[in-house]
Amino acid sequence: MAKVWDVPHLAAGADRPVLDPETVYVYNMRFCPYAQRTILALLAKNVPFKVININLKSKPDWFVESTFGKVPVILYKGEIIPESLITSDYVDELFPGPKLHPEDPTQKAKDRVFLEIFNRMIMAYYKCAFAKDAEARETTVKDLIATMQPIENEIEKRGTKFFCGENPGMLDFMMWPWLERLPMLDCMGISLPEFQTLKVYMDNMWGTDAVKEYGLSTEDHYKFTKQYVDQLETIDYDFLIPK
Ligand SMILES: N[C@@H](CCC(=O)N[C@@H](CS)C(=O)NCC(=O)O)C(=O)O
Repeated sequence: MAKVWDVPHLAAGADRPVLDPETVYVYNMRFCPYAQRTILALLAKNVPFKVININLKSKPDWFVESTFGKVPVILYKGEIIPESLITSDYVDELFPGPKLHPEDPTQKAKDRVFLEIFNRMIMAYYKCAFAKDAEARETTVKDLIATMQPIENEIEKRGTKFFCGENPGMLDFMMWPWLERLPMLDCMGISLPEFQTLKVYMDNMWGTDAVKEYGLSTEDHYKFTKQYVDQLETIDYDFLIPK
């Protein structure tokens, strides 16, 4: 069955969608890891929402004029809220259901600090995936592995099923999109050592409803990313949409 995100990516010239102020909308791009954060927060909170996918190579004027030109953006009750972390916090605070952030301010602060550490992995991941040649790749792989070790250490230290305890929480969902993409590097001939605890953790995340619902296969991530690596003029954002 088609999901709410299985809608074509709107390009320059597309009509501005007519919005119902009582509905939550997300400006999204199906393969964007930042937007995935917001979608995961919405799914985890069981908030009904609609998706407006945006062609980021050919952005509609109405999108550029009302945003920073990036996804995700949440539109709700006339408000336009950008940025993945801000939108996810907004969803967590605005809607009922289990809180994704820990109630304890100290734990919340610690989780945020860890997300800063995790950011180093995000940067290293992009350098690795888009390395120009074998020599550059060799250095970036080393850097990437070095940024993965603290993630392995942290989940080991916490000793819980998820970073946030027995259920996944905000920190888990904010990190997940890049963890989901890591196996794609294998398709690029980049092999990473196995981090045992991280592997168990990732299997646990794949077992959660939100991740299962929105997650993509390694093959689909690769098919999409390869278009960027090959610097194609036009990107096919819609290849997953059932015809
Ligand atoms: N800091 C932003 C980053 C979002 C971002 O970079 N999104 C990319 C897609 S993955 C984007 O919209 N790029 C369009 C552009 O930069 O023109 C966030 O956390 O939401």
